[in-house]
Amino acid sequence: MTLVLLTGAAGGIGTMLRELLPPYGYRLRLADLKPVDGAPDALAFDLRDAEAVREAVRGVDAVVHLGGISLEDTFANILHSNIDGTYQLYEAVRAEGVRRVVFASSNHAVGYTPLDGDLPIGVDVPPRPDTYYGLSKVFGESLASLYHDKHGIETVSLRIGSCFPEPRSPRMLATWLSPADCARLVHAALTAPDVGHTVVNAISANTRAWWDLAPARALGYHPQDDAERYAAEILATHGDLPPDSPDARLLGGYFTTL
Ligand code: NAI
Ligand code: 15L
Repeated sequence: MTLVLLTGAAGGIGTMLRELLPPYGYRLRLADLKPVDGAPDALAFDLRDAEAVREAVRGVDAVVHLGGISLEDTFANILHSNIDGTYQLYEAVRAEGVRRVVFASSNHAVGYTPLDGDLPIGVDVPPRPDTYYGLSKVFGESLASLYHDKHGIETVSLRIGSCFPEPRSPRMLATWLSPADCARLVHAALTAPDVGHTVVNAISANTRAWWDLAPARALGYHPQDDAERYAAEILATHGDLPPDSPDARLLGGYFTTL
């Protein structure tokens, strides 16, 4: 059975994937800075701790790297957890001979991409981070590219839209990735052959999507959910997006204002 290290296991996506990945046939080794609810065997360490990261990676077949700061923060904190932490992870993967990583990148790596240009937006748009957080995701994608070219380590970088149990805002009617589709995509990313370093947009099959899902589908991802079933309720609560609002104009939405 494939053994996968799941970093960020105590977080929102980690908590969902802990339930959703084992039915695909994975055994999970859980890791986080914080204790993982209901998992006393989970490893607790800071991603910046090279020795602890190397020990965590030893013997696994693949890594799903969710760990790190998931919102905007000071540059010092982003440098610590997301930039240095991701570097330590890839160094450990290289040293231990692990062949495949699934990296949780973000829409905020390209958050300043305008929504009034050509739609759907592909994965070939230039990096346009909207925050230090988005910048760290550009770094992670580039690090994955370097470690593939130099060391042959394969990565699928998932530019995740908004992965929550349900969409929470009009913007998320476009950017939502349902937990079940997230698990489908992670499974595709772990099993597709010869991915090299592949970047894919990571959302559900949303009627209002701005993003091109062709690269994700090419890995074998078949999304089953659509945020549209929440549209009436969300629009009744929040109203339509004002056309000049950041959420309506730019891919990264309100992150461009942080
Ligand atoms: P989260 O903030 O709920 O979980 C992140 C986990 O990483 C936390 O449990 C935290 O303790 C851990 N962590 C932070 N710094 C660490 C360090 N230095 N060492 C070890 N562990 C550390 O985030 P969420 O929502 O679960 O996201 C998971 C990943 O997916 C993150 O990398 C995030 O940037 C990315 N992502 C999430 C999106 C979403 O909609 N939830 C959208 C786009 C990207
Ligand atoms: C992200 O990258 C964040 O981690 C998540 O908390 C959401 O804010 C998401 O993007 C989003 O853009 O909705």
